[in-house]
Amino acid sequence: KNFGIKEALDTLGLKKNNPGTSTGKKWYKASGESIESYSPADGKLIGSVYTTDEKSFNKVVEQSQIAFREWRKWPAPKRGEVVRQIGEALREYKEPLGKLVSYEMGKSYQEGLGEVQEMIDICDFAVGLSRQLHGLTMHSERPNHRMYEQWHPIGTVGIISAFNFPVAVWSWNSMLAWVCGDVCIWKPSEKTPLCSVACQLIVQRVFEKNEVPEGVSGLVNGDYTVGQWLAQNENIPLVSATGSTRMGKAVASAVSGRLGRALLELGGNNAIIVTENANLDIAIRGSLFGAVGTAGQRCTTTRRLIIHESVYNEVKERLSKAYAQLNIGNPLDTQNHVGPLIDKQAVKSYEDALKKIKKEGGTFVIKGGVLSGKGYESGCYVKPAVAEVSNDLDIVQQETFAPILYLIKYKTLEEAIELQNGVKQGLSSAIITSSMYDMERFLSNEGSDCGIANVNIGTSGAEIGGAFGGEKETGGGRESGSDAWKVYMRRQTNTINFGNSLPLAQGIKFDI
Ligand code: UN1
Repeated sequence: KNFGIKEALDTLGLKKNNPGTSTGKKWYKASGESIESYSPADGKLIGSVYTTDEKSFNKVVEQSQIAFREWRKWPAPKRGEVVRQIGEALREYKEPLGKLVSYEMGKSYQEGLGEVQEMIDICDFAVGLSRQLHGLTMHSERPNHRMYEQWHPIGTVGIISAFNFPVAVWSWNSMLAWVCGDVCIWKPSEKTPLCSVACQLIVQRVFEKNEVPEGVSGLVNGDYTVGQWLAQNENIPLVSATGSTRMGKAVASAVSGRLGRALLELGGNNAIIVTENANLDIAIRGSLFGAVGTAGQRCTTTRRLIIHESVYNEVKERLSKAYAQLNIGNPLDTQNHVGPLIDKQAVKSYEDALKKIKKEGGTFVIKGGVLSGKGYESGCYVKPAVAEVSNDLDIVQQETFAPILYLIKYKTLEEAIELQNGVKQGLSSAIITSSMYDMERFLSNEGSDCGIANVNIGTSGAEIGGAFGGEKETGGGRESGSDAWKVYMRRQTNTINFGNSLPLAQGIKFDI
């Protein structure tokens, strides 16, 4: 089936004007104000979503608390069965949802499908996990005693997600939280509200069929004020936030101020090191997809290439040739590699960055620029740019959410690692090398300081099976695979005495 955009919207159950506040059963128009969602692909209005006001926000939180009392009692594998069915539903809706992601966010249709695939993958992962929420057992120092730990659900989880992965990031959080026995309230980016309504509708159908309590999946829409309500609400023990470092700092201080838990997945300034003996085919392909995929709007986007001086010129030339072959245009046209930026504001920060590169002394290898003319009417299309810079330039130190790649030359691996680590962010990193020594040093405790360190692949496109996240200004949180589920639960240590006396730990005597 080849869905047109209209058909995709209809299949997903989206209307022209959609309520944006939901308990998973009831939908509210709330304030009556709405966000209009325009496609960056063609500038057309896709539809609108009513925002959440404080009263309806509180209703969603209240309903989540009621739902939690029930949901936490469901056996975890039964909750897993519900998530399994969500995975099935997502398989069914993969094409229309992938198309909507592509059209509302601007990433290529291939990447839109890939994003829905990430959702399906995390559902499968969560189903297995629902039978593996393991705790440890310990030997007690006291006779006839036993110790073990249990993982219990924590309560309502607030999820703040960004425009660049408008559906997958929510699913990494919610699918894990649900099998863990938590309930969720999602505040999506105000730049991609329709994607959130589409997901909520898919989940709602599955929940109704399984008689899941109303409130297990809440949805609220609006700008940062709604995010603030989430961060400040004492009934929300965990807030998982993905987005800019600025947003993350605001969320972190609000959540920690009330001693809640924050899971932060913030900005990246990711580099690939290309060593003297690197397979350059891999280096070029990896850097290209890493730098221009999703038009440079992934938190894992490759922003810096740190290249050994002996292969520097060759990499630069081959990269220039590869850049010349890129097709930039409507993301729904599968011939195109690069779609638009999310909006004109993003175009403005891209242009500002180009100006700063020049002013601060960078040299362009490939000049960027905003595209105009036929097919580019939305004003959101830009040319991927490449510049030679010094790592300490102010602009290089920042995460510009656009396809701008910096080239930096190095002599020794120590220097390369220092450059790679020489930024405030710590999300993803990679080395392209054939040297076992270089690889191991890059992965060692003296190597990359990032949450993700890859060898002979790029910085983006992580699989869901690993823990995803990073250090320093990236926020320290881990989502998705491995044991990332633990942050969605509370750990309880239990000591059980099955004897008839009461010996005290540490050998303390307390007799009367
Ligand atoms: C993000 O950009 O916020 O590793 C997430 C990747 C994707 C996820 C990116 N799996 O590039």
